[in-house]
Amino acid sequence: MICFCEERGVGYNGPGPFCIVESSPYRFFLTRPVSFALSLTVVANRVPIRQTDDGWETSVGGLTTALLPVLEEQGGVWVGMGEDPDLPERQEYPADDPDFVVRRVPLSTEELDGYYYGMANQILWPLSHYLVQHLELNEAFLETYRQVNRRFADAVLEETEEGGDETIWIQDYHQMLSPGYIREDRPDVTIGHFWHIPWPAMEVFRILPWSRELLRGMLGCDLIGFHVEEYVDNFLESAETLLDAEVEGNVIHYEGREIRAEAHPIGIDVERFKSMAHDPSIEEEAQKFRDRLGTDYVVIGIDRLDYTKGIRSRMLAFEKFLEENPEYHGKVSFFQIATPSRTELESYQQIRREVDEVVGRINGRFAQESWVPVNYRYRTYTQYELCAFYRAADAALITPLRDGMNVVTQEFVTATQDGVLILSELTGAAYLLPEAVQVNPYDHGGLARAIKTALEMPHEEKVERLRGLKRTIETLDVHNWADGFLEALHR
Ligand code: ADQ
Repeated sequence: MICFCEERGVGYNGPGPFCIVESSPYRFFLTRPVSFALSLTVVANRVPIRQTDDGWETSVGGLTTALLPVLEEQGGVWVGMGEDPDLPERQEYPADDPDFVVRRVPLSTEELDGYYYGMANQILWPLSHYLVQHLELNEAFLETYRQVNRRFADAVLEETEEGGDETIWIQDYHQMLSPGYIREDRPDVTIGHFWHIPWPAMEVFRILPWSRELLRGMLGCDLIGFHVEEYVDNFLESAETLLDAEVEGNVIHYEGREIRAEAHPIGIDVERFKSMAHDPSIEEEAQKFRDRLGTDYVVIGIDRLDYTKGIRSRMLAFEKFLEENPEYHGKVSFFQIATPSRTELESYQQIRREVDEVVGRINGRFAQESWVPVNYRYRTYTQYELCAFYRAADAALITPLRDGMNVVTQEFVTATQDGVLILSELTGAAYLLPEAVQVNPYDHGGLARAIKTALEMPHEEKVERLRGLKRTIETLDVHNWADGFLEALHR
């Protein structure tokens, strides 16, 4: 089973390495050419399909990017929230030739508020990103989170066959308790969990008054995956210190069971991105985009509008760069896209106001008759459009204050031919990509100097750095990630 969580993603097509050999109305049994047959249920916050005026389609987003290909290739069941009471609890998709089954857990407005906007987004999200000033420690959120996790677990139990060789793959911080609830009923099933955001240092995690209960829920799994070793170590230390569990290497011994914690860094669909980037029309789009901006240099930033992504801090650094380097006035454009995200929450409305304000100030201070230093767009673009921006950029500023991995980094490196990656050292990606120009996102002076370094970097150095970056990103391919995790789960 796979459990899923984030807002947007990217749809995938194309044949995969798995073939369906037998099916039931709600489940497909698959033969993986790898080494074993698998009956898979995915659990995630959101279901991966949505209704449009033209019918149903797969949705777009960070986690969808990673997981949709797995289900399209392997079949199975996807359990996620049902936000619209008019939609069926079960739906085969696509209707005419189903690849997988969508199972919805219908939630009331109150449940959505407590579980998703409350516990997940105002407690677990800021805590895991070390931004404790955004914490809203409301116990009512926890109570609703418990109830909703219990309902997800019940849906999973209904979908898994007694005595079957069932694999359940749960995604992310929305479902910390459901592994424990499933395990109480089904000691025989194989449960994996992938945590897509940072696992914070134990001393930060223990700020949460309910840290022990949540950890115990996670230990219902057989394998818990994180992007990098740093998060694995933090998790092991949390289990050892807060639950008195015995830890041996990366294995936790707890209540007679063994739970492994491992690093499985996520990737992108490298082949798909590469073929899009090499489409001649992308080059044309990229050139048109540069012509519209009309400057010698283009620097880009692409993020969800989230306070963790460091957009405001990056703007302040760009302002400092302009202050210190007047010779670049009129010659460089900073193009920042921010996708609307979690707009119901005050902290997200606030970061929007702050970014609007700083963009206005910089442009008010520095703009000239034919030059706007910061081009800011508050909207979503297609992957094709993003690819053209990546191709057009001389440098990408990817400077989150914290980020589990950050896949925009990988998309940029895959698409660019000679762009420079300026990367926050507080991301999961930074552990894997030493060839990036790494910066502390809180250090505006250092970031301003990094922009200058990037714009003045000799061509040979850019190409040399990119060679290493591209090599790593090819190995992180999303298909390798999914295969690697599932194989490890059955090891
Ligand atoms: P996110 O926090 O959503 O994911 P990220 O990894 O950067 O962050 O993925 C964002 C995705 O959204 C990318 O595929 C990107 O192309 C797309 N996107 C961003 N801005 C867009 C725009 N304006 N228009 C259209 N698409 C846009 C969480 C964790 C990350 C982790 C991923 C995957 O927070 O740390 O890398 O899950 O595990």
